[in-house]
Amino acid sequence: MLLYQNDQSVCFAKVDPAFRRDVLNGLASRPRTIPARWFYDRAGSELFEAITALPEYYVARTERALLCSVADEVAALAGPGRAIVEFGSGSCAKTPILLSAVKPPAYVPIDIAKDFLWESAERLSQLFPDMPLYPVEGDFARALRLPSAIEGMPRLGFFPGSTIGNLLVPEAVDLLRTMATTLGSGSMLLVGIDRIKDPSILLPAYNDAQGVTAVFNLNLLHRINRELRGSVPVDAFRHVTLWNDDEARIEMHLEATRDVDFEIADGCFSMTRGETIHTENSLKYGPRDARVLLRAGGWSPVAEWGDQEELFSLILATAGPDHPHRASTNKSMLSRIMESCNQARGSNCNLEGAH
Ligand code: SAH
Ligand code: AVI
Repeated sequence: MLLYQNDQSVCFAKVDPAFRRDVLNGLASRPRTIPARWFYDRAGSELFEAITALPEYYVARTERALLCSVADEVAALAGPGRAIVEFGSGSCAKTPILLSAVKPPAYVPIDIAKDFLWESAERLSQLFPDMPLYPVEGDFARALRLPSAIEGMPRLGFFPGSTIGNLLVPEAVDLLRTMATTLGSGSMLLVGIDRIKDPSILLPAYNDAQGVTAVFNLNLLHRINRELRGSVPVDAFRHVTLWNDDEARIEMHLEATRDVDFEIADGCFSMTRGETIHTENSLKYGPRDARVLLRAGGWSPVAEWGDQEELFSLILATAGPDHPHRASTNKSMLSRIMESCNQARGSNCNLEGAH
């Protein structure tokens, strides 16, 4: 199938071996599990965007408002001249807030969802025509070589959306360590982390009244059918959300509503009514847990901000362990935060060039 054509190349769709491996292994294992990163084909990315606009999905609007109110402080703490490298940039919806405050010499969005990556980059380049922009299509869980154009520039990593919550703790620690490798020594990282809260807020956020999250979850089966020659009867599955209190996580599953047999690539599968495929974890963290997580991942928190309702946190950290020398740096950072807080009080989030 002809996928796209540009000046240099003609590409043909081929099965992503990692997708095939994760689906076949995941459906053969018990419990059946498919990693959440495979949600984001084009339809999945668009559905996620629709989720961010839902009244129940407090995550996106809370982080956005928080970022608006603290972006100048982040910029003051990061200092001038840092290139921004965003992990899992998606639609880059919140990125203009940070770019306007930090005014980086370059911006590098990283995502596995390639169509979305390039379209978002195109939109951003119109908002910030003078800012060099270098999209990287890739898996942020692997140490990536960043574009040579930003060699020698200090870096500020940006990992918003609480995407870190989609990983189990050991995977999240590995990822944070990998990010430190990708970004290099002396880097900083701004990460968005969703907080533990009452399930009466959490559950509707992942099981909305309009059913958009259900369509997002079920789209994974459509993607399997499309890309892996699958015959999964999608109408025989329903979206299930639960709060796992012991693990402090929302879980999304796809539950078979009747006994089903289907084929994917060369594999044959049978599921009985009530069996599920576990498709996503969304871990939530208490404020201390989040800081411990960052430390375990090789980052030292230097500032943390939360919204008034304590729904969401943004944490700024520096690469490397805390030590006595840095503790004194932190003290001066604290006074800088206080100063910039005082300056920022009453000021609105102003997106230069953005609408
Ligand atoms: N940061 C955006 C988008 C969050 S959705 C926001 O806050 O709104 C999660 C994004 O991470 C998707 O765009 C998805 O394609 C990307 N993603 C998930 N796993 C990834 C991986 N392993 N490597 C690179 N990108 C990944
Ligand atoms: C991208 N990620 C942080 C979202 C979340 O909240 O876990 C994905 C999502 N899944 C269902 N709704 C949104």
